This record gives sequence, C-alpha cells and structure tokens, in this order.
Amino acid sequence: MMPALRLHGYAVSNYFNIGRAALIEKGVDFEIVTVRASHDPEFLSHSPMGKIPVLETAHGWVSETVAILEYIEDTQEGPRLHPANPYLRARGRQIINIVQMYVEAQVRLLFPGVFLGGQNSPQTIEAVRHTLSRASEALSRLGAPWPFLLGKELSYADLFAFYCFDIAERVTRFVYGRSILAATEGLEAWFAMMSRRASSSVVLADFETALAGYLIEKNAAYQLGSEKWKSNAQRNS
Ligand SMILES: N[C@@H](CCC(=O)N[C@@H](CS)C(=O)NCC(=O)O)C(=O)O
Repeated sequence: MMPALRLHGYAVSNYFNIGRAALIEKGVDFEIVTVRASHDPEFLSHSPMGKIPVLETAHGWVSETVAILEYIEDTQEGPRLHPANPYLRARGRQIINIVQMYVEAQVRLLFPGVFLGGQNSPQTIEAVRHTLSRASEALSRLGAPWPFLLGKELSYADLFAFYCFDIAERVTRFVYGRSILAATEGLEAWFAMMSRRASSSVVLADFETALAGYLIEKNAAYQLGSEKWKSNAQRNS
C-alpha cells in the first residue's frame, strides 16, 4: 500500500531536508518523490511558489516548510516536535522565524557566488554580514541550548535551525572565513550533538551526495572536502 504521505523535493535542499528529518524523527511511513523546484504549471498547481519541498497528503498538497511541519505534527503519531505548552511553542516559532528570515534567507543571497557559479557584489556581502551578526546576537540573547533549543526535548526549532545552520556555516566560512556557529552562543556544541542523531546521519549523507553533483553542475566556487571544521566541532563537543 502507498504511504499516506509523499514528500516531494530532493536532498540538496535544506528545506526538503528539514521536512524529511521531521518525518524520520516522528517515525512516519512516507515516500520520497525526487523532483526539482520548477515553474511547470503542473508543479505550480501543487507548490504555488514553485519551490520544494511540497508534501502530498490524503487531504491535498502542502508547501512551505513551516506549514508542512505543522501538518505533520497535527496528523501523525510519534514524539511531539511542536510543544503543547503555548509559551514554548511560541518560543520555538520565534527561533524558526529568526533563523528563516535573518540567517537562511540572508545566506541564500550569497548562493550565486558560492554554489551557483556566479558572483556576489561587495554590497550584498556587507549587507548580509550585518544581518547575520544581528541574528547571531539575537539567538545568543535567547540563551544557549540546554541541550536543545527549547530545553530538554528535541523540537522543530532544532530541526529547522540545524539544516539552516548547516548551509549557513558552509557559506559564512567560505565568504567571510568565519563560523556563524562559533559566533552564536552554545551553537557549536548543539550542532555537533544534532549531527550525531540517527536522522541527521541519513539526511546529511544524502545531502552531501546530492550537493557534490550539484556543485559540478553549477560550476560552483565552493568545494566539498574543505569541511574539516565539522569534524573539529564534533571532536570539541
Ligand atoms: N519558504 C520556503 C522556502 C523553500 C525554498 O526556498 N526551497 C528552495 C530549495 S532549498 C527552492 O525551491 N528554490 C527554488 C526557487 O526558489 O525557485 C519553505 O519554507 O519551504
């Protein structure tokens, strides 16, 4: 029998990886449909912005990762990943918003010169640096993880932040020669802990394979294999 949920997208996408990790952490039976983002009318009818991931459900299609995560939480069994406590839930959403808007969307502006074989203007590089510093300071002000971002339990905030920081760390190391993880209180140890989760091993292994092909395809300046920082961070945790 076909699983009730099908996640469409592919492993080079940090957003796809967040959705996939959530389904794995929940223990949900799901299927992956490998597709790229597209503006084909058929795809747009499922994902109105033409972006991945998009989740196919018995009720219909859902795009936008935060909406996908909420749908999974509301319909699936398994460990709770969005806290029942309204305050904790709001804090989780607050972290997700900060990470999405002021970290992920910012480093994405630098993708052309890092992953896409293009260039980044000095103005963009400076503007992004400024917003990333504010985001690091903001997240540091929220307090170091203990051990997860919302306390004792893993939540969507951790999964969302983990896959966004994985890409942000690659970009900030490459563009600025600086670690955004080191600049944010407690995040290096948290990132190393998150890397060791069983879901992370599966998702990151597929990500690295997909990224290797993508970098060649795009003639990217960024090279895999320059990530000694990752094993260092893990060793130091
Ligand atoms: N806000 C969206 C962002 C998803 C997104 O940006 N996905 C990228 C892949 S990581 C994509 O589809 N890019 C193609 C495009 O922007 O046209 C979400 O939360 O799902």
